[in-house]
Amino acid sequence: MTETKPKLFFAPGTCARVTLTALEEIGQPFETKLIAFMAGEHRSEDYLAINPSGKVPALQTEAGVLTQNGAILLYLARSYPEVNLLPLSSDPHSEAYVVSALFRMSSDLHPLVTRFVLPGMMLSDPSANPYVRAKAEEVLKLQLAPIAAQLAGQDWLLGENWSILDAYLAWIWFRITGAGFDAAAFPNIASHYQRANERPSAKAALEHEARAQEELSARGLAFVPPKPKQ
Ligand SMILES: N[C@@H](CCC(=O)N[C@@H](CS)C(=O)NCC(=O)O)C(=O)O
Repeated sequence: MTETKPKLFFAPGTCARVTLTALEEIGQPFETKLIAFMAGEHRSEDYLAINPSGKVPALQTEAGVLTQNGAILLYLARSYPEVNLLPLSSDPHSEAYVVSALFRMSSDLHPLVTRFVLPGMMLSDPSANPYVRAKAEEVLKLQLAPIAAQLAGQDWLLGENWSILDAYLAWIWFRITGAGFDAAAFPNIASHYQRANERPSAKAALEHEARAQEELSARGLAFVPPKPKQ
């Protein structure tokens, strides 16, 4: 029987980077399908059949399609326990603790990233953008403070071992600092970002994205984020 490779639907610069890093970390063959946002491919009928929310990432597996970074990462962590993407446990409380750390990234921080980077997605009146952004910045600072404090005494979010949560935080940091968030306010997170990007799987994911970005540029579909007004 031939094994079907998992296929990741992704776009460069997006949170699909976290899943891409997980697949690189696993090191087994996988395919990717680039979704060109600027061409509206995430809203196409074909893609909505994959992910009705019209978002990346989505992962096509032998058992069917999975969406939501957190769920996909949990699936990969369980499918390849030897890779240690997450320290899963048979103890319900320990496992829920790790899952809550995943939710913190996807449900607490990611929505704030969107408000900070793309405030125009929240309200149609562009004059509201600076207010949406300022509020997101204020709450991001509150949410990042305990994470920065945690990283004062340890290299990685869960202690001395890297986990895919570190790739998640690195993506969040990349997005917000790329949109003008003051990196100097959180030196521990800034140095964590450097460390996280040194990981071979992170480098491989970034190279994969760079190739996708070249493809988008060649098609005239590279996403240029709006310059934030300070
Ligand atoms: N809750 C989803 C969020 C996914 C998400 O928002 N993806 C963004 C890219 S970072 C996206 O595809 N946005 C397109 C859109 O919302 O139109 C997850 O964690 O996977």
